[in-house]
Amino acid sequence: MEEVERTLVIIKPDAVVRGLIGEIISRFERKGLKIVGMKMIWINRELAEKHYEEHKGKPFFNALIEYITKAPVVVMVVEGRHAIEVVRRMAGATDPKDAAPGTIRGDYGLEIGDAIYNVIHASDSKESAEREINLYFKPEELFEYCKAADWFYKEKRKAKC
Ligand code: IDP
Ligand code: MG
Repeated sequence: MEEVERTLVIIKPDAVVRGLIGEIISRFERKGLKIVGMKMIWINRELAEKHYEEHKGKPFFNALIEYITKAPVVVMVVEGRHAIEVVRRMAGATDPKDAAPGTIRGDYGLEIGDAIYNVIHASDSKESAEREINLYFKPEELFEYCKAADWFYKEKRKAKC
């Protein structure tokens, strides 16, 4: 059976203050991904450092923590076929100047701050996705539900819809 995965997406502070929340969520919906958890939070320093622990010690670490805690964010768990890779590709390259047109970072970003301000975060592997989802969501904050088109694919997906 095709692999259904879950991945963590963060609509970062720059996108929130620029009014891009709806634009970004729409892209995932239109792609056919299912949002199974979503909330607005203001990330504190402790959570930010935990999330980005792999970058601790790098020259941009402090600026990155300032960036991600500068305004509220929208965190969501997005589900679908190969969702981790698909969402990473929809996000585009880390620096928005290098991100291809058609990607989220390529279409909505250019200016950077002390760190690279690049609109969204997306988990980069199965291990990161699992770790990051657990960091931001309790199990009861994630939902299984059927979307209108699920019946159409259900033989292949074995969905209970
Ligand atoms: P990713 O978000 O594309 O996975 P990572 O290398 O994991 O990129 O870096 C995490 C975040 O840290 C980036 O999204 C970006 O906001 C910031 N960042 C990455 N590299 C740099 C850098 O060289 N200078 C400043 N900020 C950076
Ligand atoms: Mg990364």
